[in-house]
Amino acid sequence: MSGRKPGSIALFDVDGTLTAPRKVASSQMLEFMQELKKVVTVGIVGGSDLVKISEQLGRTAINDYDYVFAENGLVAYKSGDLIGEQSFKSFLGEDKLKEFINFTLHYIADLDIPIKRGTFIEFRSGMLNVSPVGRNCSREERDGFEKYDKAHGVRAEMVRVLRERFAQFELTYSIGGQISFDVFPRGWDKTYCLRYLDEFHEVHFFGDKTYEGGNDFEIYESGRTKGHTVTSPDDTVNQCRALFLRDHDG
Ligand code: M1P
Repeated sequence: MSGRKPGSIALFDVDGTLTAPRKVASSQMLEFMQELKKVVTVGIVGGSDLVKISEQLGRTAINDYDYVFAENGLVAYKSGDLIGEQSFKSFLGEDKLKEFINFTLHYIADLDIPIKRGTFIEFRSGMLNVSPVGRNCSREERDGFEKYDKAHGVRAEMVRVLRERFAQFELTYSIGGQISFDVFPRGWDKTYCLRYLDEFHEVHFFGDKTYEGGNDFEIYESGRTKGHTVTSPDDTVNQCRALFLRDHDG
């Protein structure tokens, strides 16, 4: 498309960067992203699966952006077409997968936390998502668990135990949201999506969890990207205006 900065792409995390955690993007944000797309190629890279990304950014998300990378890019779309998909199941094999799931469910069963709901493990294409409280919790229960977890370190301790118990599986554990953590093979973090972006010499990445241990850390630190830490969706808009739209504003 003419008028776009050639060789550059702006890549965005979802939760905390384009939306409040697990909330729907505002109409102003969606309009802004389309404005931005007129001047630079735009991609989305979320830890969540495509179902959740589409809930947050709209049902047409895969067509609204040049690239949509769900599950860190383990499920990748370009201009609405699927261009790559990874399989956690194939990586680990059924026996190891079962061993991991059995142990994790036993651990959660023995966990004494204020409330439990359902869907403690969400099986995704390229990863597992594990939630001690259960993904079926309500918005209030979600906020409540996040607070409880901040005070008691439930997820941090669970990750410590799993990391030790399954050291030989070479997995990464990433706490990117409020109620859960993601489990995937080493290297399948958000840098995974960069393999689809060889044609871009300048890759700008915007994320809120860019600190060590956050799920934006690896891609933010990567030599292939120019990393930008944001503090909220409003901050994302302000930084992008300054970086990409300054010369275009009338
Ligand atoms: O995008 C960050 C995370 O969002 C969700 O986390 P939670 O439900 O715990 O708030 C999940 O989809 C998770 O996989 C993802 O990394």
